[in-house]
Parts: sequence; C-alpha cells; structure tokens
Amino acid sequence: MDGQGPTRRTLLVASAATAGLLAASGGMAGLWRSGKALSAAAPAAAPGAAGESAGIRQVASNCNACSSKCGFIATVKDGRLWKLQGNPAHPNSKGMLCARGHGYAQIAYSSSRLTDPLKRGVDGSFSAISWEQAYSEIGKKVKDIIAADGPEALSLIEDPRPSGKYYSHRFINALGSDNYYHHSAACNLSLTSGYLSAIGATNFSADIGSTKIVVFIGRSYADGIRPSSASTLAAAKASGTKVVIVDPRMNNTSVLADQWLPINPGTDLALLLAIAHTLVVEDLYNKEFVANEAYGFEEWAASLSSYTPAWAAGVTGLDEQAIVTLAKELAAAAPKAVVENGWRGGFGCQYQNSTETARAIAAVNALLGNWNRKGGALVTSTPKIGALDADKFPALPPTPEKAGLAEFPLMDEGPGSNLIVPLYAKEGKIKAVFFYNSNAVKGYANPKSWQEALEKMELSVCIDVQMSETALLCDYVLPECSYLERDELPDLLGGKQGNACVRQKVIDLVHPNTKSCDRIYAELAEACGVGQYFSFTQEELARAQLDTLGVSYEELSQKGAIPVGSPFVYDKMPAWKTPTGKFQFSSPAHEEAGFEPLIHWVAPLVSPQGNEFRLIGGKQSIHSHQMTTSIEALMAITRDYSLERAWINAERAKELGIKDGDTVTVQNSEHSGTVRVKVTERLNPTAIWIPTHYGGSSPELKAGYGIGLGHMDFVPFMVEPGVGSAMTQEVCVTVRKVDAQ
Ligand SMILES: Nc1nc2c(c(=O)[nH]1)N[C@H]1C(S)=C(S)[C@@H](COP(=O)(O)OP(=O)(O)OC[C@H]3O[C@@H](n4cnc5c(=O)[nH]c(N)nc54)[C@H](O)[C@@H]3O)O[C@H]1N2
Ligand SMILES: Nc1nc2c(c(=O)[nH]1)N[C@H]1C(S)=C(S)[C@@H](COP(=O)(O)OP(=O)(O)OC[C@H]3O[C@@H](n4cnc5c(=O)[nH]c(N)nc54)[C@H](O)[C@@H]3O)O[C@H]1N2
Ligand code: SF4
Ligand SMILES: [Mo]
Repeated sequence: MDGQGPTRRTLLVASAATAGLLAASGGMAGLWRSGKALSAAAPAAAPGAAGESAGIRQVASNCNACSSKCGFIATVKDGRLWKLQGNPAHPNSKGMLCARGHGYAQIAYSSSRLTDPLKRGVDGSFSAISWEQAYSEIGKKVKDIIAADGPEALSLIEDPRPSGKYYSHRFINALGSDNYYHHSAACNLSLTSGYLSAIGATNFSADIGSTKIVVFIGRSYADGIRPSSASTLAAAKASGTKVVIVDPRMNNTSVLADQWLPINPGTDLALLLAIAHTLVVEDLYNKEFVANEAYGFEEWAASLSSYTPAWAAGVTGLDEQAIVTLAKELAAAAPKAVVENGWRGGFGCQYQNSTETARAIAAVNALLGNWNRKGGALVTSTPKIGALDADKFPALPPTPEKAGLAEFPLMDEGPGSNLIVPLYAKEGKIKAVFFYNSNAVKGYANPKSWQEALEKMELSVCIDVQMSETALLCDYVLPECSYLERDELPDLLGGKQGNACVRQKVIDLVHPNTKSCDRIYAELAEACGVGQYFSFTQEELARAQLDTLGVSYEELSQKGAIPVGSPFVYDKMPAWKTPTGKFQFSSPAHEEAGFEPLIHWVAPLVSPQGNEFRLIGGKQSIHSHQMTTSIEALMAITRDYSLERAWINAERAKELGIKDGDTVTVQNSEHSGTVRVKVTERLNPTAIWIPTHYGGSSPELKAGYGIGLGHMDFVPFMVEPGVGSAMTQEVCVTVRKVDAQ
C-alpha cells in the first residue's frame, strides 16, 4: 500500500477542532510538540483545501486501542500526528473517542516500540536480525515441522484486527492448518457459545435507546468503554429508562443507575433462573412467543420449579423480595424490557457456569417476548463480503479439523478456544505457534502454563509493536508498524445499521525497518513455500471486497465509515439459526455432547472458604487489557489516583485489621503479590476486586513494569467444560496486611 497519494489520505472536512486536543503528558510531550503549537480552536483544514501546503492534513482512520476500533479524524502537522477527533460517521465513536483512544496514539512515538526483527538466544536474550534471516529461518522450521508432523502441528492466535484477521487466518490455512484462534477464551467465548445454542447467533444488542428497563449482568458501560454505548445509556437514562446493575461491585455505571444488586460473584445464573421461575409461575411470560418461536419450553418450564426466589436469595446473597420485584417490573414493561447482552465481566469466560448464564439471559428475554421488538433484544446482522475472483484470490487448500472441536464440542468454532494450543503443546501435538496482536502469555491463562507450553514448542513467533510478555518468550519477534502507520482492509460492523469502516495510514513509518501485517504475512508465506496465496496487494483486495458491497473505495477512504445494507426492521422474528430452527430452551447439541440439554443451574467450581475471598476483576476507563500500561501518559493517571489498588469490602477489612491505603499480600497456590487496598462499601464481602490491567512483567515496558497485580498470575490453568473458556474467576485468595517495617 506504499505510494498512496495525498488525494486518498486527505480529508476535506471543515470541522473546527471540537474534540479533545491530545493532551500529551509525561515523557512523550516533547515528541508530540515538535511542531509549532496548533490551537485547539483553529480550523484544521478548510473545505476544498486540504491544507497540505500549510503542512496540515486530516485523515479518517480508526483506533487500535481496543476491539471497538472507533473511527477518528486525525490531524497531522508537518508529518507528525497532532490530534485525534472522534468521527461522527463511525457507529462506535459517534464523534467521541475515549481516553485510551487518545492516550494510546502515543504508541507511534513510544520508546517501547520494537524497531527490528529479533531472535532469542539460548540465554533468553534477543539480538536484532534482518527480515531475510527471520523469514528464511522461520520458513525452514515451518517446512520441517510440516514434513515431520503434518500441518496440524501449526497454530496461530490473535486478537483480530481488520487486516490481521484476514491475513492471519489465510496464512495458517495456506499452510494447511485450521488451528486458528482468537483471544476469546479469556474474553467472551462462553457468551458467544451460550447465545449460539439459544438463538443461533453469537450475540445480540439490547435496544437501550427505546427500552423502559434494562438489567446489566456484569457489564459496565462506564468502565469497559465504547463511547456510543455510554452515550446511548446516558440519553436513555435522561428520558426515564430504569437502569439496574447486577455486579458484586458498585461499578462506575452506577452514576446512571437506579438500582445496584450486589450479587455474590459467579451466581448470576441463579438470579436469572429465579426471574424465569417467577415469570412462569406467576403467568407473566409471553405465550405467543413460546408457542410460535421456541423449542423445549414445556419441559424447561417444568424444570424451573426448584429455582424459587428464596433459593436464589440464598445462593446470590440478594434479597428474595428484590428478585420477585425485578421479575415483575420486567414483565410489566415487556417487551420494552431487556437483560443486556454483556461482554466479558460477569459471564464472558469467568466461571464453570458462564455459558449457561448466557443461555439463561437469552431465555429471560424470550419469556419477556422481547426478541426483535422495540426496546428489547435485537438480533442484527453484519454486512458480508461477497465472492471474489478465484484467479486473483485463489481458494485455500483443505485443512484437517480445528484442534479443540473434539474436546470442546459446544464452543463457538470461529474464534475457538486458544487454550487447546498449550494443552496440545504439552502433549507434543502442536509444535509451532504464531501470535498476532496478542499477549496470550499474560492474559489468556496462567502465565507459567504458557511458558511451559512455549518451552515445548519447536517454533514460536510473535508479531507485535512492543516487547510484550508473550514476545519475551518467543523464538522470533517481528516488529509491526503501529496502526497509525498502516492501511488495513475494510472493517465491517453490524448493528441496527451495518457499516463499512476503514483504517488508513495517518503518518509515515516512524521506524523504517517495521512493516505492516499484510506485508509480513505475504513475505512469511513466500518463505514457507505458499506465496501463491498472497499474490495480490492489500489495496487490490480491499477494492475487490468493497466492490462486492457496492461501496466506493475512494468515498470510504474519505469518510472513514459508510452505512451498508438495509437498516434493521423491528418485529420480524430472528432467523434462529439453531439446529431446531427455533429459539432453544433446550439444546439437542448439548444432549449429543453428553451435557444437560435444558438451561439449568450449575454451581461455580470453587467457593471461598474461611478467610478466603474470590478474586474478581474488571476494566478501568483509561487502560486496555495489559497493553496500555506501557504508555507513560496513561500510567501517570494511574499513579495520580492510585488506580492499581485492590478493592476490599469495609466489613471484611475491619475483621482483618486492614485500613484504607494499607499494603496487603494477596496469595493463593499460584502466586503471591503485594498491593495497596481501597477499603469500600461498594463491594460484595465475598470478593476482592482488582483492575485487570496491571502487574506487567516485561521489563522492556517500563511504565507499567511491576505495578499492581496481574490477574491471570493467580488463575490456575483451567477450561470450562464444553467450550474451553479460561474460567478466570474460579479462583480464591487470602489477603493479609503487610506489617509495617
Ligand atoms: N476501559 C476499557 N474498556 C474496554 C476494554 C478495556 O480493556 N478497557 N476492553 C474492551 C473489551 S475487549 C471488553 S471484553 C469489554 C469488557 O467490558 P465489561 O464486560 O463491561 O468489563 P469488565 O470491567 O471486565 O466487567 C464489568 C463488570 O463485571 C463485574 N463482575 C465481575 N464478576 C462478576 C460476576 O460474577 N457477576 C456480575 N454480575 N458481575 C461481575 C465487574 O465488577 C465489572 O464491574 O470492554 C471493552 N472496553
Ligand atoms: N490480565 C488480563 N488478561 C486479560 C484481560 C485483562 O484485562 N487483563 N482482558 C481479557 C480480554 S477482555 C481480552 S479481549 C483479551 C485481550 O487480549 P490481547 O489483545 O492479547 O490483550 P493485550 O494485553 O491488550 O495485548 C495485545 C497485544 O497486541 C499488541 N499490539 C498492540 N497494537 C498492535 C499492533 O498494531 N500490531 C501488533 N501486531 N500488535 C499490537 C500489544 O503490544 C499487546 O502485546 O485479554 C483477556 N485477558
Ligand atoms: S473505545 Fe476507546 S480504546 Fe476502544 S476503539 Fe474506541 S476510542 Fe479506541
Ligand atoms: Mo474482551
């Protein structure tokens, strides 16, 4: 994609600088301000005059600081990134970026950046090598492994990005393997797998803008940020929507909430089953829906008898009457009443019962008769690329079945469970792994387990922009340029209105020896002997893909986001792409795989005993997973507000002689670490809550190194039966005050 002229990159938008001027602080400020100051109020470019001559350009692109990929308009001054403004045309940003979106842009100029390919020596130290050497050594190893063990010994793991997900998948498939996985086993694999079995789709959207009451089960719009979600909720609240937060922690969305239910962690399923019980026993459910659209209702309804509100109160720690009242309020408002779809926090991957919890959320929405109704639960679609010219973009060879399908027969197959990779590595069945945009070692399961697995591998390759904990353990580290320095394939987003969006190169390469992932994969493929599958440029592919959608490449480049397809229509029932073609209260696939087919109670795997706490976690608005802790400006905020502190309930703290601000040791069989505490009434007493961004253990990422606790360090290697999620909160710890010296 080199050689793109200013015509494509240059946006003729006339917006005055309305959104936040990038507030660069700390060490990066000098780099950011190397050009002359541009007033926040100054028009960035006049209509029809791109401002090239004045050294100012604007480019539409999108963020890479989390999977929302919000659209922005970047202003570039004298070749340097000057500021970002949310793109109003982009469905996830709707004109706003979050703090991470601004802060993470500093990665382009960060001193933590990888600048050259690296090879790890026997002593664990890295030396810079040429791309040619990296490709030829990796290519030879891949060919040797295929010759000795077949392509099924290869694997690839990524957190998907617009180009990454195409090129990564195509690369591993071209080599003859379908051992391709997303990060999902540590994010939302239980959720997508559970919804697949109930509704035949991996997710739905809660129609919050039109609902009367919304219940959030472990999802916090004010912490796990997506700007459009937060603004929709704020507007709904202002127009009278009742907002109920179910969370062991009074999270920051509480500022928009009417009610907080401080549930015992891991017991949301009991609450949902008791709501279902009440709706059925009190005859408050939608009979037309269950008669026309559902499979297995009668049997399921009969099975609910023991899930009384009194039983659920005992399990969840909530008030029995509060459960009954909530069920009745939902029924009274239905179909403009919805249990929100969630993302990670409560049931994305945390517990032995997480998949079942997702099924139960779908079932409560079904009883409310709200599927595809205004103010209810909507199954929307995502635009799909059509067939491409097979001569130009050749079909891929057949591959053996993805590893993990036999072990986890109920998992959402697309992202799969990446935990099969360490499991198979330990058995000698997988011998090579590629990581793209993924810090699996620190975030997907216990880091020691990943380390052992990687030690057994014959080849490990990490494609990253900085020296992550995963990169530190790989044989080869390949430096990608940052998202601000590369073009990517169109990004297709679903919702009430589908959209095509685009990431474009904003600035020239900061480090000349870094490359974009399309080039890295095409060149790696050539070295591995399968270059014929990559005989096209990324731009040719992007144009061909957009042609199938009837979208102009030039127009998309200029606007950054364009609506595609028809808008969602209310009241047309979902297609229910389930095996029975119906909404499923009972799942034949579960039965076939030897699991209980009806949606039912499953207890969490472990419960805190004696002095123990359950270790739970969550997002903070200024960080993304572990990766933004390398950004000094964001870590400065962490330091200023001591955001790394663990939360502990005030009563429990008192019992343990712990005061606000004390340093404690948090310990279990896997790990022990010290951290300061925040003593609070805002937490269920059975839990200790930590922000999941900290505990960085790569010395190369200085800003975050050694600060706070790393959640996954405490989590034993485990997999949720059936789907293979990491069960990240089936973990108990003890907490004791560190005596003052
Ligand atoms: N700031 C920020 N925003 C992000 C991201 C990020 O890294 N940082 N990442 C994006 C991604 S990839 C994701 S997956 C989403 C995640 O978005 P969310 O799922 O909203 O994020 P979390 O903060 O993990 O979890 C939300 C809440 O779940 C609560 N919780 C924990 N255990 C339980 C439980 O057992 N039951 C219930 N009911 N609640 C529980 C936590 O206390 C927390 O307040 O955020 C997205 N947006
Ligand atoms: N401890 C812990 N574990 C977690 C989470 C958490 O918050 N804490 N969150 C969970 C959730 S919700 C999710 S979705 C997953 C997320 O899983 P990951 O996406 O693997 O999480 P990150 O830790 O953000 O790691 C992303 C990696 O991509 C690299 N990277 C950033 N930009 C680029 C780029 O442009 N190109 C390339 N090639 N690499 C890049 C970063 O340097 C980092 O090493 O983790 C899950 N596990
Ligand atoms: S939510 Fe924030 S970090 Fe995520 S893509 Fe949007 S602006 Fe970037
Ligand atoms: Mo996630």
